[in-house]
Amino acid sequence: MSISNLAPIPELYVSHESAQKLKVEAGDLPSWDLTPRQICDLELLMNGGFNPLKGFLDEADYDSVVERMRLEDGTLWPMPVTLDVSTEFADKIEIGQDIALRDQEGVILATMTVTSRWEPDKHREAEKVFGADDLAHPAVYYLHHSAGRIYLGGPITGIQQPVHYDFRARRDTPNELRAYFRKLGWRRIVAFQTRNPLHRAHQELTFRAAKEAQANLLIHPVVGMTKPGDVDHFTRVRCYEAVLDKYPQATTTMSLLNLAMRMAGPREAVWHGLIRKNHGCTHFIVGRDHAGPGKNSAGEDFYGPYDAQELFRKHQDEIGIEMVDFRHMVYVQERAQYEPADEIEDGVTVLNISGTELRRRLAEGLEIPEWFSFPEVVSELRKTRPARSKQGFTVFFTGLSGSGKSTIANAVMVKLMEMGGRPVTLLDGDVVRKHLSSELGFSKEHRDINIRRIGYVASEITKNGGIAICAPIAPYSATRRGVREMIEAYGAFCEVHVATPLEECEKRDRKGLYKLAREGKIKEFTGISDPYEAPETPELAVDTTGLDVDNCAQQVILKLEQMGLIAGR
Ligand code: PPS
Repeated sequence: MSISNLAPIPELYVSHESAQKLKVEAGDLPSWDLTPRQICDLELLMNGGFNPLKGFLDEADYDSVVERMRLEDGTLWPMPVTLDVSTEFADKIEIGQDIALRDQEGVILATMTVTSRWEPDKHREAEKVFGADDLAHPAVYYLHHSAGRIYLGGPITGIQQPVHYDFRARRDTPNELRAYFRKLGWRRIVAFQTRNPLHRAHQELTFRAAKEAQANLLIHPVVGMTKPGDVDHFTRVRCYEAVLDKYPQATTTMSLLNLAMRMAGPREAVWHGLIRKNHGCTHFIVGRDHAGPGKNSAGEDFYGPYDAQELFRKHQDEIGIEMVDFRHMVYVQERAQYEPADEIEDGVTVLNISGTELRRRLAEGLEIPEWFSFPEVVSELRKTRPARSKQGFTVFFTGLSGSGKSTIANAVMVKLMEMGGRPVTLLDGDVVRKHLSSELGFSKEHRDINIRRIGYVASEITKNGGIAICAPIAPYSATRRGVREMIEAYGAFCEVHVATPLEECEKRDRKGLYKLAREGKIKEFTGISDPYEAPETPELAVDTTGLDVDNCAQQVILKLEQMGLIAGR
């Protein structure tokens, strides 16, 4: 029978006095500003959540982890925890040198002695760790589009924990949790990992899992980084707090885990197990499609539904934590209670609401029954996810110069203002270049900065319930996708490809720019001497050749209506 010994585990922090001294000394070191993901990783490295790692992986450990899920010395470790940096920064660093690791406000959190520097084969990492080099996988996308080109590895000396201003009382290091369990005499603890709001079925299944394992229960939600598009952690934690009240008081607790998930399915499940073991747990609930990233670019699941359970089971002795099956619970109407789906006889009425159906009901402001969720949870979700027709959204026009983007965007703006209800802002290409991006030119780098600025402003407008209409050329697919992700975290994104062909745009040549471009007097001109990557799956494509503006604008309005963004009176 698994019983936790709950002795403290090693941390990478120096003593308080040494930390003060080191912090001053580290002020002179070359310093790296950590990305949000690296801050999450560093916190768990320093506090022992990633025990036995002593720092960011060096090349030998990285190769070994990627190839065989083990550190070089054979210890099971499924996830490359690496410090990716820019080539520019890496070029300045010598092997053996100490660097300071700073948070986004410039506070030094740790130093690292760089023992290894290499350029990883990201395609191999994607294939081996995530199962496919497919950009539809969020971690693969991150690897190719956000992570720096060079990895640095080496041991860490921890100076201070990253600062969190939210839910402080709910955040615990592994040793704090271990001490808490010791104090309460909890020796068998089932951990439940989650990145979603909990409803009644989750409460039933977790409570049942704990009862079956004769253990206490730790609700251990991830609040670091989860899958793009997930419900934000502020809302989720308010929901979890409401659900926590539904368990018998002495049986269950909750702690927040500042993990940056990779959505790596089976490997991630093993990683989650090791992390929970470090937090003093003895059991871990693994369900269907654990940490699944969704569909790949061919529309299929990245991993089989039980791959994670299989890999976990194979390694559970080594992880040192027992897997508990996630029992799929459904509501039996005749008996007014939840029961495991596999124990229900024929002939009874089973009720269930899928995740997709729940999102639809929230989006359309429809009823969510009490048998499905707790009223407090539903009310929290409704606050952050108002019906789609009340949420902010962004209409993002993209197309060649002279394709008609601005004209249609203007017409759409006026029509939306006539309807009323939400503030509308037009971020037209020329306006943005004047007020936000006046120092930028038209190189790929500058265009990307320009589009990301537009995306940022639009995401803020969307977040706060307004409508942003953007109309830049935005020639690069990857940058547009980045903007989409930024915005979809807060509301809908409607990409409209103004697909007027180049010949037509050139024929119109309202600003005379095509002529100058042809004569070589304007360099890097989109469509002439610079690329335009047409969207493959925009929400809408309109070609203005032979169509009047009003008709095009009407098509956009109808699309918005179809997307549920404009409600009837
Ligand atoms: S981008 O690529 O999205 O950053 O471009 P954008 O900010 O929309 O700016 C496009 C407008 O700038 C004028 N212009 C050029 N366009 C393309 N290529 C080059 N080299 C260039 N130089 C100036 C042009 O008038 C574009 O306006 P629109 O409204 O699209 O015609």
